[in-house]
Amino acid sequence: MNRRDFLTLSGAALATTLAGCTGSGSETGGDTVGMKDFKFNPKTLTVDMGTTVTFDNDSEVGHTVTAYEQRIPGDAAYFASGEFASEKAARNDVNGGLIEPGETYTHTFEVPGRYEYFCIPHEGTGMKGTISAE
Ligand SMILES: [Cu+2]
Repeated sequence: MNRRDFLTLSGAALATTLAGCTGSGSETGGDTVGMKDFKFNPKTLTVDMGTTVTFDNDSEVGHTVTAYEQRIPGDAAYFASGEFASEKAARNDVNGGLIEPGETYTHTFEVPGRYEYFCIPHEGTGMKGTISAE
């Protein structure tokens, strides 16, 4: 490998590192919630209003991110993986809301307040989380 090739390669590696940083970094205002061991991690999270949260299924099974319709700010839009318009619709089509292992779902929290959400298949075992936007 000559010196020029080496420099080119280094540049590419550096770009990749920076891109990875931007994707998961808090510097951009983004935040990530994992789903390992049938839990949302972290279970509670406080973000700035307008933050896009990435829910990352870093586990081996499918999960949903489904808001409790009565436990989000009154003027906030309903949200659920699968883009359902209501909690009832989400519950009626569990497979339609599944985030497969390795996949992500994102939601932007535009309205300040407290948002409680859960995973439909694992609600009974306590797979629930809370996000506060302020
Ligand atoms: Cu789950």
